[in-house]
Amino acid sequence: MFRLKFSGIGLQRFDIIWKYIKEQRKSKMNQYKQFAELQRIIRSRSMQTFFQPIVNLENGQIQGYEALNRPPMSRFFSNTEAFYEFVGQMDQVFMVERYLRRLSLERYSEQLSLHPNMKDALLFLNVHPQVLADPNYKNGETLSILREKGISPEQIVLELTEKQAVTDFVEFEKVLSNYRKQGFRIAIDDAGSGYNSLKSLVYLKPEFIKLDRTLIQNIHRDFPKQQMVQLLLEYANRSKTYVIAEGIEKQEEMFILRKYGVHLGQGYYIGKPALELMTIGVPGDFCSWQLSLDV
Ligand SMILES: [Ca+2]
Ligand SMILES: [Ca+2]
Repeated sequence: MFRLKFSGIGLQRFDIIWKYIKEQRKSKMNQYKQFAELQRIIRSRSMQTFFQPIVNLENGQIQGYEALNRPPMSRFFSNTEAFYEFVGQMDQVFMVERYLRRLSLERYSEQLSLHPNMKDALLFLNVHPQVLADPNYKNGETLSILREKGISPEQIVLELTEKQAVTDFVEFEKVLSNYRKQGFRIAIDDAGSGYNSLKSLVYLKPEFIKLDRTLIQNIHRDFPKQQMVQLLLEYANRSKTYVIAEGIEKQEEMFILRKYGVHLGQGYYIGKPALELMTIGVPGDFCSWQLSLDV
C-alpha cells in the first residue's frame, strides 16, 4: 500500500518536473525567436522614427522635436513597450541605443533637408544614463554623425529618464559635463514620476525639465498637481532651466499651463508623433487660447 502511494507521488513529481522542463524549453525557444526578430528589425532598418513637436507655449512656435523609435508590427512583440522590455532583458541596450541614435540623427537630417525652415530646431533624444556613463562608449561617434549631417551639437538635447536609476550622482555629473563641453544639452525626462526627481534636478542641473504626463493629466481639476507644477516652475526659473510639460491632451490643461508660464509643451493636443516634421507651429487656434486666457 505504502509502496503504491509512494510511486504515485513519484510520478506526480516527475510530471511537474517534465512540465517545467517543457516550459523552460518553450520560453528559451521564444526568446531565441524574439532575438532573431530583433536582429532582423535592425538589419532591415524597419524601426520607424517619429518626431513629436515641442512648442513654445508663449507664442506657439515649434522649438524642437522628440525622436521616438517604434518597432514594426510583429507577432513577437505585442507593442513598443514589450520590444524595449525585451531589449533591456537581453542586455542589448547598448547595441540598440547606439543603432537608434544613428538612425534618429540620419532621419532627422533627411527631414531637415526637406524642411529647411526648421534647420535650427532642437532634437530631443532619449538616452539611457548607463550608456552615457559607460567608459567604452565614445561620444565621438555621435559628434561625427552630426558633423557629417551638418547638425550642431547645440541642437541636441539628451533626455535622461529618471525611471532608470542613476546611483552615483556626483560621478554622473562629471560624465554630463563632458557632454556639455561638446555642446550637448541635458533634459531630465519624466520628472515627477520617480523617486529621484529632486536629486536629479539638484545634482545634474539639466537645461530642461520634462514634467511627466501623470502630473499634467487633468491638472485643471487637481489642486496638488497645480501646486507641484508651480513649485517646479519656480525652481526652474530661478535656476534658468526650461520646463516642458509632456502629455498635454486637453485644451483645459493647456490653458492652465500657459497661465502659470510653463515654457514649452508637448502632447497630442499640440501635435502627434509623425514621420514628417510638423512645421507650422500651433495653428490659428493658439490665438483663441491667448484670448481665453486674457479674459
Ligand atoms: Ca522621452
Ligand atoms: Ca517622457
